[in-house]
Amino acid sequence: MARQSLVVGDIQGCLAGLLKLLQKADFDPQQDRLYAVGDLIGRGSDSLGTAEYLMSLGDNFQAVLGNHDLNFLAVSQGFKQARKSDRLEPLLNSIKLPDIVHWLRQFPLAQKINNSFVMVHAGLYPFWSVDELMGFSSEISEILRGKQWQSLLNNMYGHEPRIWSANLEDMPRNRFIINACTRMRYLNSENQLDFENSGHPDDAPDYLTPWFEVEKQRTLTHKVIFGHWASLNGLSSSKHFIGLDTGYVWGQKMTALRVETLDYISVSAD
Ligand SMILES: [Mn+2]
Repeated sequence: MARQSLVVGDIQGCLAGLLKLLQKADFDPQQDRLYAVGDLIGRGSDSLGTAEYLMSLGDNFQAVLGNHDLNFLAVSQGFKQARKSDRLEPLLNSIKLPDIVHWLRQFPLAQKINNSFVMVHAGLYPFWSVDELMGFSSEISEILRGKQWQSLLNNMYGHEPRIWSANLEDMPRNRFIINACTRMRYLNSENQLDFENSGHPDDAPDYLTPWFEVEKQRTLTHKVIFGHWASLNGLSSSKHFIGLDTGYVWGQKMTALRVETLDYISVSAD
């Protein structure tokens, strides 16, 4: 049993910020557990150091995959061009690249914590239950850990389909699950996933609704912990949805939730 469990928001290669946050939280790598909501790497100044540190925690570190983590995997296999702004070169040139790729491939899209929470990078698609989310996450993990992983990475990009149907199969099904779990912010008035808008809901066009405000009447079995949406600055409209991306890589803050006491610890980028 872990002494304490911390769930940290988007790290994005900001190793110095992560270490400052863990020190403030009195994190003990031998006795405590660290969870991360994804986007472990990408954009920040030390993605390689971040990956090495997190790997050193062994089983005391668990994460779900974010869009930046999947982007890195696709780039590492030559399926996408690295964006300069992602600052992935030291990671891509490291002799540890195969180990890091293998390590990342083991993480799921969704994971339960202490049977009270579920963490997923972008959010819970409003028309799925938590159990459905866990099942769809397992479908993707099975592919990502198996022989077809490169084909998945090579074919996952695209915006279609934008609406879920249980009848979806093969890549359209996989692509929707990955997009909903790692890229979703808003749904439009036809309940389609929107990929164009990333701003704060106060500034969003009227036809868009944040995923966590769609279908408010549904009953949730778990509180949803998510990242991805820095402009929310950790805010969401319900105590059932806990946003932890507070934009450290953009010069704001890095935030962790201590699961046992439900208090927040954060550090500023300065
Ligand atoms: Mn993200």
